[in-house]
Amino acid sequence: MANLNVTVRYSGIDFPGHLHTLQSLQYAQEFKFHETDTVIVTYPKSGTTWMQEILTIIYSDGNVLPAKTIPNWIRAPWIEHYYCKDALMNKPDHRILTTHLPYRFLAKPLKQSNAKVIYVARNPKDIVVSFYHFHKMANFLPDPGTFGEFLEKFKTGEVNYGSWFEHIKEWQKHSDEYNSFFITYEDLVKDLRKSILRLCNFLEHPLLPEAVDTTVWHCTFANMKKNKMINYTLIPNEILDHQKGEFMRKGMVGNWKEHFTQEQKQDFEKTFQEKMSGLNIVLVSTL
Ligand code: PPS
Repeated sequence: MANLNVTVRYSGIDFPGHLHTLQSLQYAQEFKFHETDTVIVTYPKSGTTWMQEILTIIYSDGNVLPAKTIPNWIRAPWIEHYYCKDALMNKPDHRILTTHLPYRFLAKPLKQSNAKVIYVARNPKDIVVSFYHFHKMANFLPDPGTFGEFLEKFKTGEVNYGSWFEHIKEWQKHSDEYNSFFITYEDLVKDLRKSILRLCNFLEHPLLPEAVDTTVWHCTFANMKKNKMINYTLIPNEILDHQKGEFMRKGMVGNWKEHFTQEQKQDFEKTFQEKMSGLNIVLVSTL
């Protein structure tokens, strides 16, 4: 399926028709979670791929073979993507699933399940920069225009996948309704080993010290950037234009400083304060 110029609007949100159909979004809303499932929840560009790689290696007890031989979208498919049903065919238990959907789409099936849900959050100023660059190379996303134009759309939520503000607020507001674990991209950057140990604890999947070492080593930015099963270089140029950018782009905290003007920074932080007041989580928003 290419459908590069198709947008699917569902429940007030635009999704790229290259990966989503009305049927696939309905399938997600009725998803049958298993008790042993682990679900990665992210707004795009928050550390999804990083968490897919970390969980793959944790669940294979430090064996990197699956991470080096199976593309990430097969080993940790997005519930809402059209190919998910096929990818999960014959999958044993302990499935790793991924989603960018807002909470309301999955509220019903998640409430009925004890699946483990890992929400990965990231400083939104770095998200918008990463998302902007991704739009430039992804032929299934609209032309983002200038960075300033894209930033305005991001603030109002008029982008594919909807509003970042609503995404994080909805998931956090309802976090007592599912088996939840919260971690940030900045936590991973700051101390990957400690983050992996926290994850092992939540997953009730302890690792031997050597397996922790392997997971840390394999999941560094430099090593993931080289792994074609996760760096998206397997995707043809027609879909992801590798001349226009790299999926594994900078991998750092605070790259927004090279993109935001002082005025954009102040304006974004004002919007952040207005929209996020009352949310009881610590986000490295002003780094
Ligand atoms: S997507 O398209 O939603 O699945 O993208 P996502 O994986 O959520 O986010 C992509 C950004 O994550 C960075 N990344 C990493 N940073 C540090 N270390 C590791 N190991 C790592 N893996 C992925 C990736 O480079 C994108 O961020 P930017 O800022 O664009 O570099």
